[in-house]
Amino acid sequence: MAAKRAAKKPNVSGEELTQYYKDMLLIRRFEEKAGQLYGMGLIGGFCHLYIGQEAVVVGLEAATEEGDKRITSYRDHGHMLACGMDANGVMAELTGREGGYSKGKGGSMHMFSKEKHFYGGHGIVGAQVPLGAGLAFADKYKDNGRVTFTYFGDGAANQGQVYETFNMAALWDLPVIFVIENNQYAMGTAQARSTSSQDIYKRGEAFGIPGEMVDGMDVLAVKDAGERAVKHCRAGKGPYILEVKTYRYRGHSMSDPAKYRTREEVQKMREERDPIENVRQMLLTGKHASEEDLKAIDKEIKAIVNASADFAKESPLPDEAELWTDIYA
Ligand SMILES: Cc1ncc(C[n+]2csc(CCOP(=O)(O)OP(=O)(O)O)c2C)c(N)n1
Ligand SMILES: [Mg+2]
Repeated sequence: MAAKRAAKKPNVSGEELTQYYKDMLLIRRFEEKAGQLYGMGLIGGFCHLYIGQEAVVVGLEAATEEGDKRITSYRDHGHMLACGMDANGVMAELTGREGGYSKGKGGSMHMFSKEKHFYGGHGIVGAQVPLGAGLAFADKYKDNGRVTFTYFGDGAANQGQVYETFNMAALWDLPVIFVIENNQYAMGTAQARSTSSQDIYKRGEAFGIPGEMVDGMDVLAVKDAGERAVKHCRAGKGPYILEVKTYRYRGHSMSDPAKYRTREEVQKMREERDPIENVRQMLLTGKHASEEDLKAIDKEIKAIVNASADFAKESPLPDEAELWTDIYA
């Protein structure tokens, strides 16, 4: 993991920092609540939590402009919240209710928002990578200056379709940022056990795609790197790779026995590198916020999350007739 850098360069306003704190906290509390609802049997099927990785998507969203697109894997709730999708609609979808983004028929891995330019939510490992390049192709064709953030994991980075996509994206100078969220595990397999070269960001070299490694526990470092990548893409220079080193605190999904790593490893990361605690300390030491201010923020975030759970529980199950809508005949 790259050296800790955040505390040294708070070249950012208190207001901005507070916003990142709120955005990351919303994701964390939302995911904790989703975990609880899963335990209560209110969420079924697969559910992959984003806890620990919050700085990645919050930092990158800070580098976007209106109209930019995003597409990701099944570990997608954080991306939805960070791009401004409504917590109520996301929680209702997780619980399979009518008020959800896919009317309760998609669940955790299948939500979309045309309004927020969020293109899913994809359960097949790596499948979103060529789709992301396709979105960027459409933007290039329309010459509208938009950029697509295509997120995938360290495990997905070993998929063949990623390299077919790199080739075409480079050949056609597509405005796509490939964000490799390296949380160091693919299900129960550590990166060193599955991946021949540990520096995944260098894998674009054969195609002439620049790449860099980013400290994904530092929201400001992520935002900086995101801005460099966006600038490159908007200038018409083609794709860019960001390998963002992060860590997931919870299991791969809700049904993970977690036998492949020690409790101490997770605890150490939480204690020493937590992205939210990191910003919390910056807010306090920079005198941008008092303990009281932070308590008020906690309360505000909890209220949003509790309201989303109430909304989800009160929303009805989809009508049986919905089985026959939104399908290809
Ligand atoms: C094509 C395909 N192969 C296997 C799986 C089963 N599977 C789901 S997630 C996953 C691991 C992916 O790890 P990574 O890309 O690092 O993402 P992370 O879960 O860590 O976010 C696997 C093998 C799948 N969904 N699709
Ligand atoms: Mg991974």
